[in-house]
Amino acid sequence: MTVQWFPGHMAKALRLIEAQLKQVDCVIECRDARAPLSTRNPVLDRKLGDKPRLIILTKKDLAEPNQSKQWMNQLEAEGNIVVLVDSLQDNLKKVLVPKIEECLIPKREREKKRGMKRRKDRALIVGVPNVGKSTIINQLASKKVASVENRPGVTQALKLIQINQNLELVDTPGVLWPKFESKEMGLHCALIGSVKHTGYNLEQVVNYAYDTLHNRFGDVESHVFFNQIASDKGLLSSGGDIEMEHVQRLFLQDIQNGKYGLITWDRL
Ligand SMILES: Nc1nc2c(ncn2[C@@H]2O[C@H](COP(=O)(O)OP(=O)(O)O)[C@@H](O)[C@H]2O)c(=O)[nH]1
Ligand SMILES: [Mg+2]
Repeated sequence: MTVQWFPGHMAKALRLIEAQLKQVDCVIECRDARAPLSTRNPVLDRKLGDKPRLIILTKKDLAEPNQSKQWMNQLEAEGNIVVLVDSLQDNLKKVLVPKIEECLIPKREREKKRGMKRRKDRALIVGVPNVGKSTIINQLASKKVASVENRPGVTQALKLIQINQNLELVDTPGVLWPKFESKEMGLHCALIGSVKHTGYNLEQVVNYAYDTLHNRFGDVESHVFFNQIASDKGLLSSGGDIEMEHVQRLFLQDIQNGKYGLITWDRL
């Protein structure tokens, strides 16, 4: 496998998520708009049962708009409630709260029919690393709260953020692991920063990115291209040797930050 994930982490993440799920009424699943398929984990679907879910496609500002539109259409056609956001620009409270409430309509109707007293709904944010979970929680809370994840010990009381009089949010996101169902999915997760450096083969990820994007770089061969980056970033030694690994990491960082343009890795 080009990109790896470790079974011990998976088992722990799964136990934590299961414990968190039991305590909430709905789940807000964050996926990266550049890789809406690679950043999902099908195990979540199975664990959710009929619990309401909102899918947020994050980092809209880094993905190709026509691809995002197609992903939205496809996910909605599959019966999901979906919203596309740029968490650095959008007013998330305004955008997300109505969508969360939409997810909860069936539950509220059921309660009403049974004559139950309406109680506050509780939502949990989940997603693979780096998809923007903490950013969303912080914005909804209007302060920095989501710095710690994966707290061991599920018995401790959940910390809750009051969103409005009907809705509260768990202050700690549920961390899912990416499930690499194909080699490409692993590569895509690496390219958007959802896999740690130690989890993939740098050379393979860089070659894949270079091959996919090379027509954006002008008509140059790869060694010329990487030499140019090294030179631009002051990484050429006096003898003309280049610190290849450093250059490659900076190249991936630039791709992640949109320097080479908007890119959707999972394509429809
Ligand atoms: N461009 C862009 N960056 C984002 C967006 N949402 C989050 N980020 C950035 O992505 C990185 C990871 O975000 P974080 O909330 O820590 O992700 P988490 O690991 O899922 O909690 C941070 O550098 C955020 O500033 C977005 O919508 N657009
Ligand atoms: Mg986080």
